[in-house]
Amino acid sequence: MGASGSKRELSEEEIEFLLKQTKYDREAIKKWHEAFIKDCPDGRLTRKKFMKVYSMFCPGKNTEAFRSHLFRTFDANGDGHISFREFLLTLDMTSSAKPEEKLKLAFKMYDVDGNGYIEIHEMTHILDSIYSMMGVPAWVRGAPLCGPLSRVS
Ligand SMILES: [Ca+2]
Ligand SMILES: [Ca+2]
Repeated sequence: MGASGSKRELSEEEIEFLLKQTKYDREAIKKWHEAFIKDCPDGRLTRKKFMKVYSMFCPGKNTEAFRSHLFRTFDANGDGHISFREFLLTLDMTSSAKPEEKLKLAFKMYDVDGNGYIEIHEMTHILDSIYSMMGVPAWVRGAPLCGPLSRVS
């Protein structure tokens, strides 16, 4: 194993940043970091690994589309990896008691191209992946969305 990488160490600067931006305290941040580095020794969670890990949390056949939307939501800067900072910030949002934080997260997930607007096709895209994960057959999935939503556009 190469002993390279300052990313294995959590810098004081990073801790300060996360203390300010999340609800976690120093202890919790360190614990999460330890666990993160154990799984991702180079300090980045790859898409492949994320998909694998998440399939344990969200088992089922048709979770792939949903998982990839989730990955995009975590990967805030879109570089194809989840850094510890991205990981903890998103985790903080998902477990936040504040409804506006949850909404922000949901918005990020629905806004597939990240342009700041949720288009009808993005909405149907995400709902479709959720329905598919829940095992709702395709012909049923299409039905309710064609009704009320098509009138909006
Ligand atoms: Ca990233
Ligand atoms: Ca959009």
